[in-house]
Amino acid sequence: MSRLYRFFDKIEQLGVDMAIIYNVESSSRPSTYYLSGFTGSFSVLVLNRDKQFIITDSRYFEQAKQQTKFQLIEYRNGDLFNSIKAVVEEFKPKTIGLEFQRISHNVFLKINEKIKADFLPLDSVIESMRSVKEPEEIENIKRAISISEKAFLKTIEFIKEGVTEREVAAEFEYNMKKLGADGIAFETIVISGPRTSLPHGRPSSKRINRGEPITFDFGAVVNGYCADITRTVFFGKPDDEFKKIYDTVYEAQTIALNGGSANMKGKDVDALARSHIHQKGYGQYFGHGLGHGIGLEVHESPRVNSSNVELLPESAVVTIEPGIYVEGKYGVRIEEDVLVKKDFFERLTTLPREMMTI
Ligand SMILES: [Mn+2]
Repeated sequence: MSRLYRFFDKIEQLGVDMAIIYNVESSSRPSTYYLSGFTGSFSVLVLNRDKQFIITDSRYFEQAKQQTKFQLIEYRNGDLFNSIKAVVEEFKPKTIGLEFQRISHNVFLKINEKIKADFLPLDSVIESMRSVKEPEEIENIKRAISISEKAFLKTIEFIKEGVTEREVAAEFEYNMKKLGADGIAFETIVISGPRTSLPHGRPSSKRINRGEPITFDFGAVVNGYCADITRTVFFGKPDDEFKKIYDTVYEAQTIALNGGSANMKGKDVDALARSHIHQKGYGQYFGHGLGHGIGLEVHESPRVNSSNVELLPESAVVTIEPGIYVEGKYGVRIEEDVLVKKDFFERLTTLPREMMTI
């Protein structure tokens, strides 16, 4: 419950009397889970320090009782917004906090029409809380990483000349689930040859041939927590240019892994890797940010990119993923997951970062 008390402290400081977390066809499931423990796809949390309610429908009555201590309000039929209104009226709020970034404009208009109050955004409150991981959250991320890494090692054994990217991706996801993943954090990327220059290319029916690089970007989910790892391996013998690009990405990552800590702003960690890639002449081929937080979502706060002027919080978990993508040739990305400590980054990923050939 201490997490909830911290949440109430923060919203009270903003002058917010209560919060509505609207998780119906919205992207509020992570915050719903974070605050209440409920994992279903249809719920509305109505809460403040005095009272905590969860509104859900008959698909989830039993599950809600098992997963959360919030008082269950059974929604059966009629206008959901009338049900929300009835619950909110018990609080007599002047100011209500909402996740502005996660509800649609339409939902906001309906809530605003039914309920007479002022509305304030709570997105940054919840995101900043979620960016600082509790020990149990770190354990879940470590388990997700471990399953992902084992699945990677198993999947590369499966690769032979002529297998398609899609077949390898399917095998990879099967392996993660068989090794105990609750799910996958995102659609697994397996791309090969010139397609590796697409930073987020999707697995296709292209066959994988000897003499090509292969990029894998993958992550298991354990108890809601995501891993996010990338490796580029070479099938056969790489040429000198590929080696040079790989070395450059590897060195840039090493500099960021060794230099990063909670004493640094997101943008300054990004600059550590970026300036090295720039010096080697590949600056124009590294277009994305260096990394991002992972947790209940695969991309969350804090960002490790040139626009984050905040210090990285201690106990955040972030990716460090420099890449170089040369259109028409190939791309290389190496992605590690690290725990932000006061004076250093603790690597959570354990796979070798050095170039692998298979
Ligand atoms: Mn990533």
